[in-house]
Amino acid sequence: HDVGVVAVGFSGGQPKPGVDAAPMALIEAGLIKELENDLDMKVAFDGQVHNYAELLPAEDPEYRGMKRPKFVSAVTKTVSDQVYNYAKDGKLVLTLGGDHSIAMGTISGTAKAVRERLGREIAVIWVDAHADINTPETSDSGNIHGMPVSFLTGLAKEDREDCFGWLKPEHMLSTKKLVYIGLRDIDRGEKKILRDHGIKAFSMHDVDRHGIGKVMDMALGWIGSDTPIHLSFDIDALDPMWAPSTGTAVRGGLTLREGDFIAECVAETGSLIALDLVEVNPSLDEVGASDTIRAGNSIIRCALGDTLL
Ligand code: DIR
Ligand code: MN
Ligand code: MN
Ligand code: MN
Repeated sequence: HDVGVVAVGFSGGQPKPGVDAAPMALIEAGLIKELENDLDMKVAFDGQVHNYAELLPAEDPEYRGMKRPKFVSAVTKTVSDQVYNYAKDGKLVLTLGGDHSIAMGTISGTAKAVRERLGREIAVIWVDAHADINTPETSDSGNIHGMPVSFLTGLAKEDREDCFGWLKPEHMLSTKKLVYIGLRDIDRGEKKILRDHGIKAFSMHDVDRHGIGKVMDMALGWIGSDTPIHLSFDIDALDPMWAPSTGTAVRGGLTLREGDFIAECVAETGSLIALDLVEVNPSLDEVGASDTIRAGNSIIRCALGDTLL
């Protein structure tokens, strides 16, 4: 397999510093060498963790309640090009975040590349405690990491090029090709959006009721076989017992094995085209940071086929 790695040291989609250090922590823990040596992958990586400091605007006032809109817009637009450039060559793209706002870049990049290469739409499996589908107007926090899905699906619209207006139809995702797993902390406005648009979502309640095996059968059945899959994995989907070092931890989450199992099932489809691993923040709960990094590492390895026989 050919893999392209994009290391996004970006924390501007939410208020807590430290999530920008996750790519280096994962790489220093040996991730890239493991992909090459254990998983026999050909890895393309420019060797840098980007911090996008050159994109920092002189001023960046709130707009429609969004915090740092111009910076997040500029960074995600650049990430979109980085991801597109790997995906257009048929590489599987692994993006190391960074907060989840960067998915506006990653998913738009793969959606565009797959449209051009295969004339097809991608599906997204979004594994998260949160739905990240607030519009600027429904968001209580103004944090853009709670909004990427609304922009990617066109539910949130903005003409201003410097505030996500660069997202064009070729970058976008159908609400019918989106599946959530692990949800347990959804804002009021988000619940209405999920209901009104019939978006497929498996909450922790569903995981408890059916078990993760059945949930994955249903999730992949919804997507349908032979559809290119982008897996966007927020580490806070896991219970804080296994992944405490993250900005918005919510109790009652997935076990480590359930997280790995989701990744393994996606790997088994053979349709994975991109993977995001986001929201690891090594500076939070420092005693638990090495566990959190190991959990992230494990999910990546599983998604890339490690534990399949
Ligand atoms: C909340 C929290 N729904 C918000 N979102 C988080 O700020 O919009 N997403 N933590 O990962
Ligand atoms: Mn291979
Ligand atoms: Mn998220
Ligand atoms: Mn989350």
